[in-house]
Amino acid sequence: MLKALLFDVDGTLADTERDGHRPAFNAAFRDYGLDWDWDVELYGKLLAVTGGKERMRYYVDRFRTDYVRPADFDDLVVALHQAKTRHYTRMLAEGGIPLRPGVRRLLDEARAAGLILGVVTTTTPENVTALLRHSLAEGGPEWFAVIAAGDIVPAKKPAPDIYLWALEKLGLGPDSCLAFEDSKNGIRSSLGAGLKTVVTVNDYTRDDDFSGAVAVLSDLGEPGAPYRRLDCEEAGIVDLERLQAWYQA
Ligand code: XBP
Ligand code: MG
Repeated sequence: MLKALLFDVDGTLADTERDGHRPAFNAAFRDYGLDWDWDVELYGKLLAVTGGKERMRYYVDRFRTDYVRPADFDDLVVALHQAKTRHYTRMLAEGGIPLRPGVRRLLDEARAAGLILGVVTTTTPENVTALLRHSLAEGGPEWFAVIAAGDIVPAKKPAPDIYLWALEKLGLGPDSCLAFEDSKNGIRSSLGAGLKTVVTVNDYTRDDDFSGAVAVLSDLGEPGAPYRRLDCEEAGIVDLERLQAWYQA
């Protein structure tokens, strides 16, 4: 029986990467007098690595071989990431980023039906709380029985660890849940934990490999603005009836 829906955050609940996390990183780099600037295209390449601190290290390793690391580079990464989190959560508080189509509608329907909701993400916990508060509802974080986020597990997505941690907290097996993801790293994590997974793509992830997904969609769809399925010819709205059909297939 389907008991819980587990949602990734970045790219899935909201399109946060291009116009949220990316400019927040750039603002933090400016705060620290660094000449690092991540444009939209470069950021797409950097998304290969999940986790903001890990992404900054990857950038230096891969794209800034000219950069001479100070002795306290590890501390600098932590400080930059804290500054980035402050910029990002402030942007959310200013009403910056809406939920993706169909997200609120599906959350409302799932809650009314008594399904358990969870968040499973590599992003920092403050970012999740801020998004849910400002883009969903003041009490939004309390809609979720578990918020699995950030450094709770050392191995971030694509490792399955964060999903396994959330399942353990919920006391549920993977066979009673559905996961929602938007990226290759995300679905590798959810499938690795044994979860059936629905994918909603975005501009950065459209061409990712989503083998193993139960459905690959443009978005969750709204009345009058249905989703397009990318893995077969179909359009519609993701509601609980449709989820049950995919879950049982
Ligand atoms: C999200 C991430 C995060 C965010 C930035 O991936 O990779 O790193 O980009 O958040 P997913 P932090 O959607 O697969 O969970 O800077 O807080 O890490
Ligand atoms: Mg994501």
